Amino acid sequence: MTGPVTGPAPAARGPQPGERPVVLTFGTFDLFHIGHLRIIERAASLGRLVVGVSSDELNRRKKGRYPIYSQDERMAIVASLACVEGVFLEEALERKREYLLRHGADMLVMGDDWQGRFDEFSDICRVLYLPRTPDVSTTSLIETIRALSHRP
Ligand code: C2G
Repeated sequence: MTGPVTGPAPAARGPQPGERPVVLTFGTFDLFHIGHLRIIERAASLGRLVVGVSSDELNRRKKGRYPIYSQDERMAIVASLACVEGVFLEEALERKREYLLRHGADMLVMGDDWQGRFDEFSDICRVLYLPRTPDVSTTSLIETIRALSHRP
């Protein structure tokens, strides 16, 4: 018979000796590119990586447009990477604390375009910002494709 779950929340427990820390990162990962791969690889080198993929609706609310690839496609692409242990849907930026606690995160890793934005979570996990890969973004890819398609 199982009783009620007691003891500290997973995030408060921290990795036990010999255990790899749980690392969470978040992103849209639309038109998956080398910058996305690099941050995922670097985050995975720090522990067991779980990725929150932002939903189509979150993108519409925050950026005013839907991603090119659907959330199911974006999640499937990220989940297919050997260094990714799991993925889940990020439905609201405001629910980060809940996601971090639910997944027992020891560390939150984001690109430095988010520098300082998630420092409030340093009470429950380590918060790390890694340098973005220069000269590549989903926006610049869309612009390049658009320019090519307008050529005579
Ligand atoms: N990234 C990077 N280098 C680039 C482009 C992106 O390191 N040239 C990183 C970003 O810093 C981010 C991750 O890749 O950590 C995903 O980037 P986006 O898909 O643009 O995600 P974003 O829309 O910023 O995330 O809670 C955050 C939300 O999910 C939105």
